[in-house]
Amino acid sequence: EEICVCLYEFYRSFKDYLHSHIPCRRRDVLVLTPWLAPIVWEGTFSRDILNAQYMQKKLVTGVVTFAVKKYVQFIEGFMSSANKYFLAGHQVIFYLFTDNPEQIPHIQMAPENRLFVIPVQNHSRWQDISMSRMDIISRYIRSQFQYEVHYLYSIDVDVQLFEHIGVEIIDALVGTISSWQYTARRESKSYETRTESQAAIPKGEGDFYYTASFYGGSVAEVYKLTRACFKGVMKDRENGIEARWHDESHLNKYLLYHKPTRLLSPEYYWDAELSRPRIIQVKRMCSVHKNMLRTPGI
Ligand code: 2GW
Ligand code: MN
Repeated sequence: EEICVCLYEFYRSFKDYLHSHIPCRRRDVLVLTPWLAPIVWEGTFSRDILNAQYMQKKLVTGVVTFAVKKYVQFIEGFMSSANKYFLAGHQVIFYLFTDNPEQIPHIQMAPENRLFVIPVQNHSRWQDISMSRMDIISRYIRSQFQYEVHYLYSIDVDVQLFEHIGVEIIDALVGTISSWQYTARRESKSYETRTESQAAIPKGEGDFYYTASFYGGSVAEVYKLTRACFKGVMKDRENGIEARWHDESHLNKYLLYHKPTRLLSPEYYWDAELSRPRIIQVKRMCSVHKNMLRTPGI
């Protein structure tokens, strides 16, 4: 009987503890993958506890973004919102690749953050801009990033952050579940299926569908990922085939066979064209509507 009382006391105090840190727990979504990687949703973590842990380690995180040609107009919205909401209070180095360094607007950086503008060549085909990112990222990890940051995330530039994206995203290999595909059945997911492509995923395989707009992890893991994906892109090019969703297809192939250690829910990258279902409690980062491109002066 004494043991029972003891256990009950423990359970009760733990429940109070949990409740004080995570006021609303989630029962409506999958929070753990079958390979035991957490899936990060609002209401599944305490940012205070994570922040304290992260602070002690004095970690530096890098963000890689590309703004080539017309996409320079997204820089301002991306950078100002990221300065405010991306790992706020922690050291972040932004690596902004652009074909037009002179055209970069003045950006007021948060005191703990830094910005490097790195010139890149512009490709005539947009698919090549998107796909060459893997190659460029891996080459810069080798020559520079590995000495400057512990973790590295790649983010599309045509996005804005609206809520904090904090240290809950930090892990060895991290993918974000696509906001287009989170409910799709395996057969209808957008994987490349043509076996001639290096990105092909056999019928009946595949678990989550990840967006190439936001992924990352430790520098070492991101190096392996970007190398492997770029190899796939090149091999496809030699064979005269281009994967259905370009770099995103290769990313999905890689993450199927190298399971991410942490997944981010679609709250971390929500597509502006979609309406918000109930399970999306916060939209932390959203794409900017494509037709904004045609609006002068944004
Ligand atoms: C892209 C498409 C059509 C015309 C131009 C571009 C373009 C892209 C560009 O002119 N300049 C540029 O810098 N980019 C960069 O590539 C930029 O960083 C942008 O965020 C990224 C991906 O292109 P985006 O945002 O137009 O593609 P999404 O939002 O449809 O993204 C998905 O599909 C892409 C490939 O099809 C990528 O895999 C991307 O990561 C996916 O999320
Ligand atoms: Mn995009």
